Amino acid sequence: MLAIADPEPDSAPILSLRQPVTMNATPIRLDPQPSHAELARLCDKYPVSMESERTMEYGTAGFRYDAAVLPPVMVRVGILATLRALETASGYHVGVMVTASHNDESYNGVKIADPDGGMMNAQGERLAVYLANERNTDALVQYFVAQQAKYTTEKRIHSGNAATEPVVVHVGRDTRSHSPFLTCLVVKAARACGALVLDHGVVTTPMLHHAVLHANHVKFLPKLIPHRPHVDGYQRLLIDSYRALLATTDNQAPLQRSLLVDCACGVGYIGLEALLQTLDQQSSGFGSSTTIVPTNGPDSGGPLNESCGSEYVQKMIIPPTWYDADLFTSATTSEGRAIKPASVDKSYCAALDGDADRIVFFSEGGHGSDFFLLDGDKIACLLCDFVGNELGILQKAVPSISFLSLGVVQTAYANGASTAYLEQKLGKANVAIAKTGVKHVHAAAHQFDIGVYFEANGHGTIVFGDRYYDALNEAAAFLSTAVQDTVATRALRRLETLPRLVNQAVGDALSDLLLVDAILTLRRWTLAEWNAMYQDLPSRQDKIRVQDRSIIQTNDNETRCLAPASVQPRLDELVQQHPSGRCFIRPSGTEDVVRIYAEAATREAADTLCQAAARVVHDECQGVGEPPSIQSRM
Ligand code: G16
Repeated sequence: MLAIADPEPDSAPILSLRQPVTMNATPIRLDPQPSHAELARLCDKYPVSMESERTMEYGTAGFRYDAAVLPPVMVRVGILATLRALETASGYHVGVMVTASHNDESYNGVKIADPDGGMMNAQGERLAVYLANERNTDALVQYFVAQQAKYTTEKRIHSGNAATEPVVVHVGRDTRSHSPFLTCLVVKAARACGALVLDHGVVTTPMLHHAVLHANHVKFLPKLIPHRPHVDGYQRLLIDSYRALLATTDNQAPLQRSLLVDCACGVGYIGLEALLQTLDQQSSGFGSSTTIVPTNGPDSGGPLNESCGSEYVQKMIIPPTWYDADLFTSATTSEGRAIKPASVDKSYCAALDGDADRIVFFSEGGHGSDFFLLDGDKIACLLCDFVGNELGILQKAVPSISFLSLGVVQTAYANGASTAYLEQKLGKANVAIAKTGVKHVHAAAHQFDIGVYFEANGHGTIVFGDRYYDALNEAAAFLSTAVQDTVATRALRRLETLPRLVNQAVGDALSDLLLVDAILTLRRWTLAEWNAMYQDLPSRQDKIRVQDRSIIQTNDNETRCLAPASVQPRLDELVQQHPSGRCFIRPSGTEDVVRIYAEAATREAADTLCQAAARVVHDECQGVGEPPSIQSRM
């Protein structure tokens, strides 16, 4: 494990960095300490390397590198976040999350949340790359001072007087050993730039995005969603909505089962525990039928994301290592709720990633069946099916409401069988393929009134457009005066609850966990019944190292390799050898690897195709080390 000594001894006032790892219900307020001299000191103390020829890139999900090279980036992200907040004439808040999500402990990273709670836009990314690579401290400070003066003048003109809103930056971090120190650098730089910092401490990535969205609620939060700021608001909103959705059941007999959750030995464990405490506090007499059992927490003894977590389970298509020694010991809360049943049933399981923005479900051989995986594709199909059914009921009862488009966005990693299922259910025009990365799929989902998006790796959510809320309003008005229609009223209640339970800012493992569990409970479905919606084509993924992955270029949706030119013809030739074969390669934006995806009609063919494609990459793209084989996957 990489440890970075804290060379900022005066960081003690940043209280949350000194606290035990529990979740803050509300953030700690750190007042601005504007000082261009302090900013220059930080830039000088953490300089961008003069020797390195590497350009720091804002990749699929922010800057993500070996933690040891990140201190200069973090100082510059403090400047970036302040400028992003200053740039918005209306004084919107922005967010900074320090995490490397699914990567191993040696990595860390940082992503910026824009005022709408979503990922930072492309213009912000360009600024991020400039700042992170500027070697000259004077140039950096002067750039900041000039931009600050420009935005402050614009703001004053906009607001009509000299008093302007404070510039506010929210920060959060995951449980990595170096995250406190790296966060401290963001905080110090932002305060030196004159920002007020709201320090949320240890949080999941989606909690930080929620905090930013709700901080800017007047402009960005849809009317139907109550304003619930901070982490405690997040928990209350999710639990209230989960209960509201379950309360629409027409079957009173409780369905008792347990859901075992592998939290990747990361922050998701702390987030889920906090959520379950809220459920306990607010649920007297509530017939919640699923006992949710968080496991693989930061103290379980397992290394972060190693042989566990959603990335491992989904990429390897095998169950995780269960690190908790007391997994089979029964335990109850002080209110008597079973939190660890005496015998753990592994027929209903889920796995989160290291910052809890992804989730996949799986069954580990309950009732004599083998392991099977329900990834982001299966979640997307379940959600589309549920929303489509309820919408169909409502539209039949209230024909005057406008037609709403229900569409789904996937990436090249989507299993071909899932795409075929969705095209058949929703129509081809309502199934889109976008480039990998939640920033791309999220943006593409906005073309629909109800846009479901999920990457196969379990990163996804649903976004709802204005026409959705208008239609529900109209339906509510109609149903309040019409002859009682319980089925339509129930559909309306379900559709009204969805935008509250679903994280509108970003894919969210905890929100998705509650949503999927509620739908399965309402339908009284087992994972096997859910899995039977369609049968996945066998697929295989691999990753290999090459000398320089930036030589690989793909088309827009990453299904074809454009450079090196010799790669795609060889892949095409391989694909033709396998019935239902499909294969693509792309450079990762979060790891120093090239990813390979293959699927075919049989398991053997998918494995063979993947292995052969990995060899093509190795041959044509200057692979490092021995040519890869399926058996020697990293
Ligand atoms: C990030 C992105 C995801 C993306 C994943 C892998 O996830 O948010 O959208 O699918 O990286 O990206 P790549 O294949 O480019 O390495 P996370 O959970 O690691 O933040």
